[in-house]
Amino acid sequence: MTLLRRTLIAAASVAVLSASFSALAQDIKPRLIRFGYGLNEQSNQGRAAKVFADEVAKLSGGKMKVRAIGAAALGPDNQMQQALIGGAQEMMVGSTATLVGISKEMALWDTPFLIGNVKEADTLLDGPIGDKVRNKLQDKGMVGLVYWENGFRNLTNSKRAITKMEDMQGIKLRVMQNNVFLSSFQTLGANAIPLAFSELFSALETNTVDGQENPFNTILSSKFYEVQKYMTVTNHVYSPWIVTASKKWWDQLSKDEQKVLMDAAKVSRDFERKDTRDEAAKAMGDLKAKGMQINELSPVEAGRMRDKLTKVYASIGADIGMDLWNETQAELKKIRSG
Ligand code: TK8
Repeated sequence: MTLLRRTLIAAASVAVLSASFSALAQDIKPRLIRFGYGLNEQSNQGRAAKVFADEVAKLSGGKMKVRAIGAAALGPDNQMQQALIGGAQEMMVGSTATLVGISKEMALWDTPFLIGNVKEADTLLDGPIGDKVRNKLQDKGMVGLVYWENGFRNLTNSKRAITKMEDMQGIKLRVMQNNVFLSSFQTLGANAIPLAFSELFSALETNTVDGQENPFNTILSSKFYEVQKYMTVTNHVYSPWIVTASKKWWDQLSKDEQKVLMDAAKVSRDFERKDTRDEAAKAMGDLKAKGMQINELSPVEAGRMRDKLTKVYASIGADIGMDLWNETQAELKKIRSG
């Protein structure tokens, strides 16, 4: 055995030992953590939930066990949020949009065309603005740990190709249970209908609604292509997901346990964003191969929609507070010039 190899093996065993020693030395108790989410196991959300579970096990020396439960088996976002607040469920990941009724500042992320690319998304969400919005949840009984990427949302429907705003007239469009989405799509002329994600596939299948809007990844993993013929690449809003914990439960954890969860959440976030972007990059081809007819919204039409949404912007500013609104615009300006 060469000296180099011996040194490497020695270093590796020291690393393993110190990892398990440090897990032992920490104040970590056996914990079972139910982590609920809405999409299925084969989605970007499901894959990242698994990474989170594995990382928590690793960092806690196997003492903290995350049971990731997908497909809204613990209920749709709203129901899980209430379970977290009441302390009946430990953790979840879901749309920030479904949290607006609980914490009004979350509506910032619903602003159409606010975020233009992933660099803006990551810098804004992981920076002071993202922290401020996330930390508001603490007063409402939840702890926000990190943002994952749901992604840029696009429009699908079973009626016709949408090439201009007027094509949306009369389309029964499912939106998230959120007032900004509801009024945005009403303003654009659609017949917007709020519905939980867990009811969406069957609503599309039975033609209760004609269309919906979600990122490429979800259209693929939830098999919406089976019931939707047309897709329009609108990128009308960047949606985050947020990983949250019950504050009631979180406050009973030791500092070491909280650190395990926070560190694991960051690992899952970094994995999730990369995985989501890799999948989204080839999703258009995949969806075409599944038979979807896809068109891209022209910049002129996107501009017309933006103009039409001016009053929605004003109401978001009023709801979340003009300070937060202005700070966000200033931060975006900084990101764009840097
Ligand atoms: C999944 C939802 C989903 C969201 C929606 O639970 O409802 O359309 O985009 O990701 O949070």
